[in-house]
Amino acid sequence: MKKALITGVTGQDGSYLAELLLEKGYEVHGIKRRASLFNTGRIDHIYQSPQADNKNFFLHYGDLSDTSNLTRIMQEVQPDEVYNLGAMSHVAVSFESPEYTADVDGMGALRLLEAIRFLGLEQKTRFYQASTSELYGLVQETPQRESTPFYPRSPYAVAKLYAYWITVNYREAYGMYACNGILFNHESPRRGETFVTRKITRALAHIAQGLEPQLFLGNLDALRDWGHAKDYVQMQWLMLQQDAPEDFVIATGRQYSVRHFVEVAARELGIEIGWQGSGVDERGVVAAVSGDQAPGVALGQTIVAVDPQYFRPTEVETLLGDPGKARRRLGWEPRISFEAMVQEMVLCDLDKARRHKLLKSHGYDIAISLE
Ligand code: NDP
Ligand code: GDR
Repeated sequence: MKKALITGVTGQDGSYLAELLLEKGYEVHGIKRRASLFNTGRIDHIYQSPQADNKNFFLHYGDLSDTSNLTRIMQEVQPDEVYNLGAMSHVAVSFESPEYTADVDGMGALRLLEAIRFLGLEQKTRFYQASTSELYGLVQETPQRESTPFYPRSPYAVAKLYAYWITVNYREAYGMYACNGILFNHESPRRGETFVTRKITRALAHIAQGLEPQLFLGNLDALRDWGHAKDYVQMQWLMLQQDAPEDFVIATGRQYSVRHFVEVAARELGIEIGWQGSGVDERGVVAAVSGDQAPGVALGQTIVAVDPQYFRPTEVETLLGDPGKARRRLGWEPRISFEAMVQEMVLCDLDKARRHKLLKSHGYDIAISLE
């Protein structure tokens, strides 16, 4: 039985990857941070109690900023594969916490690689680094591929640049099987609520149910290549199953604006949006409503507005990936379309909003843990 160690197991990707590896018969070990509240909502369904027989999913307390803790876990687990998915992953927040982001997202990767080396596991343990399309930042070529030069535009991206290169360096210097997946944005119903896609689907579902009046967004013109997280974790695993380690771009090769995402998500709820104004005065107004999914909105209601607090000091305006190498070498194709992904996210958030509304109508207007 192969053993995998996942950092960031409580996150969006970590939860899907843990499911995938368990299905494949792995013994899966995840690192979770100590928190004052439960933070395992995305993996509770696969958690087994310590008393369970044939247990093959284990959690360890740890933090990417803590070298001795990472080394101890690595020694205990002796993993065949390490997936470094843990990170302070919010680009906007990295401007507020640049040093922490550098430590966790940059040095964290080094700490894991060093732990592998220190324990003499270089020939046994394969290492996957969660690299990102944010490395391209101010894009130098479109579409972006493995050979496109990097130009990071945030403390997050700069930290990830270090992690990218230290992974390449350990591969070249010590012959380790270490590789980077340069993943473009990927989403799902498990996406954190402050990333733009989930923020949109969650807020529109709440607005449709009359639970919130408006959604405030930043740059509506940002263009992204959005895929589904389930498709992308498949690739993370595949990259560690090759004869030789290589870096791959994972993307869909299709690009949409934030504004388009809002329109498609709203349409899923039977709401047509008309855009009025421009720049910081732009707003999305209800132009038509059909069906019974949006009893809480009225024609002419402004449901989307721009709030400059969500603009970033330096923005990544456009990202579009070329997944050609992954297609040719790994036979990979994304299976879930953009439209199907948006629909899944909207319906999931609508279901939660309806339950929230039901509780509210019975006097339970509390932030009950429905999310
Ligand atoms: P999430 O933000 O959903 O998950 C991040 C995970 O990292 C969480 O489990 C979080 O723990 C954990 N974490 C945060 N800080 C630390 C720390 N100091 N020590 C240990 N663990 C920590 O991210 P995603 O699942 O979306 O992304 C996974 C990885 O892929 C990240 O590295 C991200 O930067 C990268 N990436 C993501 C893309 C995307 O579009 N989703 C695209 C390209 C790269 P907790 O639950 O306690 O907060
Ligand atoms: P990103 O994702 O920065 O690409 O990083 P995010 O969803 O945060 O932003 C995408 C684009 O939308 C614009 N935007 C807003 N973003 C947020 N979060 N909130 C808003 O209100 C808003 N309004 C407009 C942003 O300016 C941006 O242009 C994600 C993360 O998962 C990273 O960890 C990962 O590396 C990259 O994707 C690839």
